[in-house]
Amino acid sequence: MLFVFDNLEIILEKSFGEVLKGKIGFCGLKECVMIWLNLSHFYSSFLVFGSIICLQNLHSETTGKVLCLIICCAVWSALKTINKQSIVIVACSETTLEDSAGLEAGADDIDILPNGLAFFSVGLKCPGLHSFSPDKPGGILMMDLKEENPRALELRISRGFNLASFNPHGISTFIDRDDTVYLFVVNHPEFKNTVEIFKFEEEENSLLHLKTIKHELLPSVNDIIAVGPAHFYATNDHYFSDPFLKYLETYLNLHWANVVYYSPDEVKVVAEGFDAANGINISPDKKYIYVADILAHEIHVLEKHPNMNLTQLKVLKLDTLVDNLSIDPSSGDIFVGCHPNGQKLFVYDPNNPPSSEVLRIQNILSEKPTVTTVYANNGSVLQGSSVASVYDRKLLIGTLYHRALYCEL
Ligand SMILES: [Ca+2]
Ligand SMILES: [Ca+2]
Repeated sequence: MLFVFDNLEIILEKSFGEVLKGKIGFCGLKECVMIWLNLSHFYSSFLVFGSIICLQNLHSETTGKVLCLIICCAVWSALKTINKQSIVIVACSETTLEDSAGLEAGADDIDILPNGLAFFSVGLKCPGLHSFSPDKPGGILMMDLKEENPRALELRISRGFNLASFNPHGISTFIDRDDTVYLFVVNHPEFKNTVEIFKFEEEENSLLHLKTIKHELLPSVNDIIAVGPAHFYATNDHYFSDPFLKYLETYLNLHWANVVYYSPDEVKVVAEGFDAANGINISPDKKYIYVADILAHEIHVLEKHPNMNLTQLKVLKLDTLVDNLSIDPSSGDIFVGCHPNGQKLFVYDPNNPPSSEVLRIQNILSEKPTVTTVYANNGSVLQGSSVASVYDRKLLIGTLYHRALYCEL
């Protein structure tokens, strides 16, 4: 019950914020009408349409009754939504990692090696997205989770790589047969799109830059999952790279976002039709690829074939904006960094900050996967959670531009 009150804001926003967190981040009248026209969001449409009538006829008694009915339906729906998930707040000995230099500007993505070394991609800048350190370039931090009081340190990057324009986004590690560790980083230098491949040199705490990949099929990359030393799947959250066309694409709800497979020999679109493909990861047995469609509130399970093509197996519908996906290697559970209220991410107000939410999905291939909320906060501790990675019952939660959190499960 305490949880319900603590997170009342999140619960209410799951209903009232539906139109705002869904297709469009900024809900002007025109956008609301667009959403109303989208029949797949009938319930949102009902709320928007009702609200418009109410605003136009504020003094009418009938309107008051309609408004009451809408609010009751919304609360009922919100509680129904909450009931369908079991809520287990982690016995979270929360430690904010702000004393670790570099993490105060957010860690959009986190990937952890089997030996407990965690990599953080920090300092993401996107047009329209708030930043607490707009002039500082991004970087890659590392933390050893085997230590009792782990602290993050910034990895040195080899000469020749343009550090001033480094703007890292999604990351993925790959361990080759000869135990070489590669770090793949989505980069947005000057808001362009590249994938950088580094070799991790543990003794020197450094990254050796090997390769920059640019390709016309990688116009708006969000996250990647490495499947070879120069091979990966990447999500494009938009079809276009131009900011205006991206906005139009979202506004018109075109479903043109996709997943691309890249190798030195072949580059191809392997899945398409997403509203905005975001986080991507692979099952421990390497048979399935998971893709988060952030605007559709869905996680797609895709079967991977020997020719690297993907076919859709199932779609799990959730009730929040799903960002990056991490896999617990021991159980195969998926940990999802989520945004319960997308609008607040883009219209940043320190007095009304974005919330955080982490979901765990167990048995995603079964008929009834279990979805558990393992962490939720209204923004008082953690704002804009984008990733949650687990290692040996330790949970690291990263955010788009706020700090990071270390919890024990
Ligand atoms: Ca990632
Ligand atoms: Ca992401």
